[in-house]
Amino acid sequence: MELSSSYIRVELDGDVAIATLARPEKRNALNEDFVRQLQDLFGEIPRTGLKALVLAADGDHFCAGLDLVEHWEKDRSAAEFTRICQGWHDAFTKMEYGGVPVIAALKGATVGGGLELASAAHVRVADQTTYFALPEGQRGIFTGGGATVRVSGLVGRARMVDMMLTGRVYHGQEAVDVGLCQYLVEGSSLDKALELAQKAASNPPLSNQAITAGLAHIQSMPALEAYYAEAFIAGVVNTQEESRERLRAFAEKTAHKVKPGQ
Ligand code: 1HE
Repeated sequence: MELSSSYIRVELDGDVAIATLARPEKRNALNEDFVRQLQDLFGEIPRTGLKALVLAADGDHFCAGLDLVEHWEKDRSAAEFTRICQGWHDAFTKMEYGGVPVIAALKGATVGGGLELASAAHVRVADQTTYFALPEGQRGIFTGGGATVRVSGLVGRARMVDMMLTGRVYHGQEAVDVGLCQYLVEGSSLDKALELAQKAASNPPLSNQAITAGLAHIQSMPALEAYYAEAFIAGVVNTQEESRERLRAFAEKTAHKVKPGQ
């Protein structure tokens, strides 16, 4: 099973994969080939049996978004760029709905399409260098990789409009407070992301499937349909063999208890 490609290096740590964006000389800007490789990778991951994935980056920056130079050089038509965006949507949708938890280890610039990529992960970890922005307005373009749904879902429409109109940059605790990331660490975001991925990987895969893909699907349903889907998913997940074992452990007082500081 070869998961690595020219722009993405994939290493395995037990049943956790670390996929590293490997175009640091261009700040991991996403050109057409890079996006195709993301489509391939996230199309394949659910079939591998891997239990979680950390999305990391080489260099000082997570991802500078759309390859603006390629976009300028190709002088694409509206139809061509629509197709490009559909490739981005396919890649990020595979990632978000694939059923395998994805933890993003962020650093430096996480901007434009880089934030769109990060926002398709299930958990985002920032370090002290990480900053978030949507510079599309200043570049004279618009988001095309799902930000209108995912970034506005994280921070709310008003904040997203402000980011796009004014180029506002978020970092540090403020980025956590507005919902751009869930963790801010003093040290390495990769170390923290790995720790979180290993925790997630110890849950039953069916539970993780429901928590990641199930919840994402339910989010866009009207309430009645959502309740029905939730009940049905819970009917399957909460009666699986692995949950029987864990419930037995609780009943027999051998399971861990939920306490602060864990
Ligand atoms: C790039 C890109 C890129 C760097 N496309 N080549 N994204 C942006 O508006 C962010 C644009 N990038 C930057 O603002 C800066 O490059 C960074 C803050 C990310 C990094 O700065 P720095 O000083 O570390 O690097 P640099 O010297 O600016 O760039 C190093 C090289 O990376 C350089 O190439 P070189 O051949 O001259 O060495 C840059 O051209 C190249 N590079 N960023 C192409 N983005 C589906 S729609 C999505 C819409 C968007 O994503 S809009 C947001 C685009």
